[in-house]
Amino acid sequence: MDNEQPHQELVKCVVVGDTAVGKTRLICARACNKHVSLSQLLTTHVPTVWAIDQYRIYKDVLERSWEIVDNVNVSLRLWDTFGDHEKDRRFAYGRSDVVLLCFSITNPVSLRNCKAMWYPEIRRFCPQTPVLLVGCKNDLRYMYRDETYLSYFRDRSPFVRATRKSDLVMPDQARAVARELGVHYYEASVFTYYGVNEVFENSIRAALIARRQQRFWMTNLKRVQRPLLQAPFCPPKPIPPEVCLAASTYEENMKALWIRPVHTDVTLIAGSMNFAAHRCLLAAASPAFHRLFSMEHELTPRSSSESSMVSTFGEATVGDFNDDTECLIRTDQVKPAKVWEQLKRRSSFQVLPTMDQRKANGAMRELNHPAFQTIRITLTESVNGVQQPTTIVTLSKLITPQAMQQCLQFIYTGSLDKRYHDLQVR
Ligand SMILES: Nc1nc2c(ncn2[C@@H]2O[C@H](COP(=O)(O)OP(=O)(O)OP(=O)(O)O)[C@@H](O)[C@H]2O)c(=O)[nH]1
Ligand SMILES: [Mg+2]
Repeated sequence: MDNEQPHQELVKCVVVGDTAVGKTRLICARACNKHVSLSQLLTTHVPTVWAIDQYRIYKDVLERSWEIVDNVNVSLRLWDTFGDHEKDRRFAYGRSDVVLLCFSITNPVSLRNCKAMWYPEIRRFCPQTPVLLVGCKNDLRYMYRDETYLSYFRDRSPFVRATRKSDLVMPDQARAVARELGVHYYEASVFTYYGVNEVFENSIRAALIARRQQRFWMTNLKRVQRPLLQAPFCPPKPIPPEVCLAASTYEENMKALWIRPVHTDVTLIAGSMNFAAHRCLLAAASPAFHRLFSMEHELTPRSSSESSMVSTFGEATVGDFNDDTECLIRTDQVKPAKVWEQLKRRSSFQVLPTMDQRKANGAMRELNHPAFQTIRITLTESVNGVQQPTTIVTLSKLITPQAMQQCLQFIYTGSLDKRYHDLQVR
């Protein structure tokens, strides 16, 4: 071959396969080193009619044929062929160093023909030449769902149809055929350029390894590796869906809760006024409320002695009962009527409510706190008639109803009544 450089290996690579599988596009992608756009790919296919090493006649293409693979300087001569089964391709196969056997991953018949027709033909004309099986149009594994791609076919329906999922040849199917034929398998796409360089680099490796076996004295081929495995193709990440956040209605919601209190679970008694509120809000806004509600579980009736206790927020005292009383109270749970009688008789002791009475009034605790006087849990009926526990906090006389109302209004709405505006904000 002409244009040979010193210390340069010429590799003749013949590309064969069914018509329209993408042979010419693959060769052009390597020869011109260019991606092909989707609109270009979707234009009508022009079948190749003549098999020739057409890429050596243009100087720039010839320059791009030079490549260094495993430290070997190579000029890759690509021979395109036609897909027509009946035509004679023997002159293209002549003195070939490697054959690329192509099929389209969107056309299972083209893969079947690789085994049934193409491989026997290759072996007839070049029995020793290494062969690589190449799955072309790899991009269509995911592009068949792409809106731009689909709209192109929608416009031209019914003359052309888009690739369907059922048309696709999966990598394991192609690998099984490659294994049967005893050849390496690669995939490529001229749209994404995935695998294009790998296919040609490894075809050069296969050709050079075969050459080394025949010409063992060629020291420059010593470092040539066997064709490498191809990394799997990762489709590009889909465009994340657009997420629109509605404007926050948090403030309005909180104001609505303040104006029309629903699902409340705590009642604050200040003087003659009751304020229904939400314990989680109070606990979040005030450490004092947080501590107060944290001790609620201690109010759950465990023994009768708990129904009347004095506590300093978490440091609950054991109670002021002697053993005798404790004993009486324990029996209280078993025989309430009898115990009640006994208690009445022992006037020196504090009269404790029975279980039934405690259920009605709830468990109560006196508090040793300047703002909170007592805390009690009772069962109240909700809007839908269901009984639910409600915490009742009686505030000390220091907290006026007006002050409590302003505190709550501030917690729910973040504002105070105008007449209180001269209060100092820290
Ligand atoms: N999506 C996609 N389409 C491709 C790819 N390669 C080729 N095509 C399209 O497939 C059709 C056939 O491509 P060619 O390269 O001309 O096919 P060929 O194997 O040379 O066909 P013959 O010359 O008739 O043997 C064309 O419309 C190309 O645009 C690819 O990687 N991805
Ligand atoms: Mg062609």
